[in-house]
Amino acid sequence: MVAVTLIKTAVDDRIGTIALNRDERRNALSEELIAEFIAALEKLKSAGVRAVVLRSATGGNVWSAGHDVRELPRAEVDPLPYDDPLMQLLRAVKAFPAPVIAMVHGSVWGGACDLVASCDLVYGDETATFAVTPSKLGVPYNIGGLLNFLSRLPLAVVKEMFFSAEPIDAQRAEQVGLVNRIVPAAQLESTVYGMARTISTRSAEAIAATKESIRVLTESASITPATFEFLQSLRRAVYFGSDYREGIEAFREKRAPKF
Ligand code: YXS
Repeated sequence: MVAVTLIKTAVDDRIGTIALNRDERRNALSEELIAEFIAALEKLKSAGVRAVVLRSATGGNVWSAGHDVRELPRAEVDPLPYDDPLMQLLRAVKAFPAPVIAMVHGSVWGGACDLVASCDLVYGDETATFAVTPSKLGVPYNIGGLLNFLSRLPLAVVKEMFFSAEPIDAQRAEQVGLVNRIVPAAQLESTVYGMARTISTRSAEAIAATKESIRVLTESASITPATFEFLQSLRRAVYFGSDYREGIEAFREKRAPKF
């Protein structure tokens, strides 16, 4: 394992591994961690890996606590713009030429659910839970992120997750198709690396073309500039509003928000 502080990477038999290694902040996805993550993806791409396994290095009961809230603007600034580090990471995962397989042990929060939903395959164990949290923070999620969930989950489930911010458990995540399969914790690693090894024996060229084609097709929502401006105006009203300011302050003050 080549240990690079916030991210650990390894390559074995043409399969790459990227492990989140920031336990003191429950693998919150900070700009610094994301920079190392994207650099690791570049290295694995140059190494010509046939698949990448994305996991937590810590094995704790939190896979990732999502966007680093301390790095979100306090108010009156779009919290999730196109160049936000987490949004850059999601694009890098989707653009990676080989399948990225999320291996989930523990709870997944907020933007980390978007990261999981940006992976090509997702396997979890019985401890895996998923909570989409913008409504807990007063965050107006971005349009690309909404489309990412809508292209993957039934509409009623997307609305339930965004409106309630409640975690869904492993069984429900498998039922609704957020994860490919849930297996007992003792079998998770062998299941994931077994799938990665199978993929590594298939045509990398064909897989890369198919992955990129699926990305383009699933992201091709045709909306007019006026519609885009309208959607942005809905978001702007929120991040200029009192709920967003309160949500961020409440998190920083470690108290429940009062919306
Ligand atoms: O108190 P210290 O300084 O030790 O720090 C604590 C937490 O404040 C910190 N931490 C985080 N820091 C920044 N961003 C985060 N997302 C974050 N999560 C946690 O890590 C230290 C240990 O946390 P603690 O004591 O709460 O650990 P725990 O094991 O008791 O609880 C683990 C969690 C994950 C259940 C708990 O930390 C938690 O609920 N975290 C927030 C999860 C969340 O709401 N994430 C959404 C982030 S915002 C986001 O992703 C998007 C913008 S959106 O909301 O739109 O999806």
